[in-house]
Amino acid sequence: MVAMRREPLRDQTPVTDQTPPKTPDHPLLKLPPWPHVDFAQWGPVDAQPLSRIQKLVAAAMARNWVSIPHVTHNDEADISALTPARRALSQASGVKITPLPYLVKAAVVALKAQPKFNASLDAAGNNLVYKQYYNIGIAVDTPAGLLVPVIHNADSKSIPEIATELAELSEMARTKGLPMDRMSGGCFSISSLGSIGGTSFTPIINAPEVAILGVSKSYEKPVRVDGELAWRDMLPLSLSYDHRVINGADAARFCVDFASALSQPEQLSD
Ligand code: CAO
Repeated sequence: MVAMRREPLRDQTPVTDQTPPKTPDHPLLKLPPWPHVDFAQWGPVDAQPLSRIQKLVAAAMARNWVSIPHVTHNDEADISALTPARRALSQASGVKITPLPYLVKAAVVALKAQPKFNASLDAAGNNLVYKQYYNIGIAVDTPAGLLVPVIHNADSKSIPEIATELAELSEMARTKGLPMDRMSGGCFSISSLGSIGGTSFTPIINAPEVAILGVSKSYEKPVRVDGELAWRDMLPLSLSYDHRVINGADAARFCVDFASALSQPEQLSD
């Protein structure tokens, strides 16, 4: 997953260039050339040009995937208390609230507890830059391609404020695109496929961030609580991290902190 940080995004002019995609230019990669295949030899085909956004996203994805040593840590969060809490807050605030704003706030809690996740390597790879602000990017699926608007200073915003901002940003992203300032400055990203399905996936880190949390669809599972089996609502988490910066134990701790914050949703709405 990527945010496009330097290129204009409103231009969705179809790209007509037929040049095959280049393999990433990196001295360690000795990749064979991209296969040239005439697909029409086996049956009818319909070639659709990629939009400029799709091409930019593809290039950044390929760069991030080959240049960052990714590891994905899988875990689950018990969110049984979240549904009643968010329904009550929706009713009280008059704002539709999905689980996502709570995930943003829980991410802030975990980032504060595990500051390495809120850091970036500088371009030369000599310094780890710890950020003291909490800007959370959210992957939004749009007809033109994947965009990552950023909720700036999520730590100082309430759940209904985040829900409102997210609704505005995702609507803007889907209808007219987003200005660069709404996609810049992210510290950590969340990619939620929870409204669609899945049990886990490997999200691609949005450089220069060092981690991204993928969230799949919550499901009910029997869990032993105080010696008794109880049905609990579980949220699958897939945390991809840059193994140059973050170790497996850090990732396990991050998920524990994140899940712990989500299990007490009232504290996130304060
Ligand atoms: N488990 C179960 N249900 C979930 C859920 C989860 N983890 N997350 C959301 N839902 C439910 C919501 O509660 C809502 O149901 P109700 O209306 O009954 O409350 C429903 O799914 C629809 O949610 P939504 O998609 O409208 O809103 P959201 O806040 O969850 O997500 C957005 C907003 C913009 C992130 C989403 O629309 C989107 O674009 N998702 C795709 C992101 C993506 O493509 N990621 C992959 C990137 S890598 O290729």
